[in-house]
Amino acid sequence: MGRYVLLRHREIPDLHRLEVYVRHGGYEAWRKALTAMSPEQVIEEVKASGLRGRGGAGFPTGMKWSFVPKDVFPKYVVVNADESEPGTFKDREIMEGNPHQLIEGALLAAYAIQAERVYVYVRGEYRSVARRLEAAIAEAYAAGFIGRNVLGTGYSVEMFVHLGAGAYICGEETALLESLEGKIGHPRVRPPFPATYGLYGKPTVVNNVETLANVPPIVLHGAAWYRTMGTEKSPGPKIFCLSGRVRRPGNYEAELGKITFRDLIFGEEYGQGLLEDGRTVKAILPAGASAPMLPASALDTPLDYESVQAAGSMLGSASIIVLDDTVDIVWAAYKMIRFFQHESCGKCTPCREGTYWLRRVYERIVAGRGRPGDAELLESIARQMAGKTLCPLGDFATSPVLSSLKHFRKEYEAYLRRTIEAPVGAPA
Ligand code: L3W
Repeated sequence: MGRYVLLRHREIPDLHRLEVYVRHGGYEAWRKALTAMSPEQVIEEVKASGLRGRGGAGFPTGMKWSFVPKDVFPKYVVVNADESEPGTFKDREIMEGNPHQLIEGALLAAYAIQAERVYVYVRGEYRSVARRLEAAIAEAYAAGFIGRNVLGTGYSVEMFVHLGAGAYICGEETALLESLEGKIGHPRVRPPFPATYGLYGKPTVVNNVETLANVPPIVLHGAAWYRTMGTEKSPGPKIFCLSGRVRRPGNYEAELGKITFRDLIFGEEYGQGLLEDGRTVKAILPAGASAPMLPASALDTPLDYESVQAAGSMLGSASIIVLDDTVDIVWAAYKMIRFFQHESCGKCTPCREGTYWLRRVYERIVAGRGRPGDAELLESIARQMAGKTLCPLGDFATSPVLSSLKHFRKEYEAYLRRTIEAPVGAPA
């Protein structure tokens, strides 16, 4: 076993080619499951591994699979490859560099729940990624790993790639399913969850790309092996997407809980420090724009689900964006709000109106036309949205507002003070 479990293409050239993947143990887990394991045994192994969803929520994967009813057909596996969270680019690297590991993981999920079809929903902007994936799927069909009567076992499964059309909301699992059905990508009310009522109203497992890429090594080497990595509650490896004001942005695979924000940002084998000498970390966004930002005092937090939560945020998809002391926090929060307002689907009122009014208030603040009480107004709008929207997008939109107000209120006050002292348009 090399250094990598997920980004294995970094050590093995041409791993995206089936012949190379097979030469390095590829599809062995698939063969093992089909010939020596029952679907229940596959679920049990994944459950025992403690694998948690890598798309952001960290929900236990084996448990999700076990929620799927046994006696309802057809069933589906849907791969969430709509990677759209700002600063998230890990699924792209898996699909480009190691696509067969995702395909094998998706096949194992299909077998575990006895699904007959797998759809991979790829974000619209990833056209070339989708082509790479389609080529890999075609190779797997030709080799008899996908299709009718796989490896002569009597199990049949099909796999299709579907391109989205550039909407962030379609990464939310129920909006994704609506979009896949050919409808507008609006979220559904949950429950029912996709495990019981998913694609075309049938039981469906929706898993993120990185989650499924973890499954072949778990099935092949066992849950006990997997648990030698990471922590008790957050086992296994994770890809950390590092971006922002760092010297060496990129994807870094490491065991959960074994490195801290500081290691990731400053470590020689990771980010190698801030872009400019003499600068300091001002804030860290642990999960793109969606989770609360943390101040520099959180730098020594280990990168696992529990520790980041205890520090006051969420690890989410582990898309770590670093803001240094050159960054204007109010401006950064405004940019994030613009993003969420643009991507709000408009179906539910608190999100549609809330993101609109947040944007309006931010616009006047950054334009130097803020009014006394605007910080309180932003807080009040965000609090009226939190927990009251149909899907998590509305909640996400409150994160940059509330966390920046909590940790950097002085920056808002400075903006508002400047406005009061020198209103725009006032004679000099
Ligand atoms: C059956 C139940 N299934 C929960 C399933 C549910 C879903 C999963 C998690 O994602 C996260 C947010 C951000 N019976 C169930 C059940 N499930 N209870 O478990 O569900 P949930 O509601 O906790 O989260 P979610 O809505 O699926 C929201 C994170 O996403 N985020 C967004 C990232 C975006 C990307 C990207 O672009 N790649 O990752 C940012 O970090 O943390 O927690 O499958 O059906 N009783």
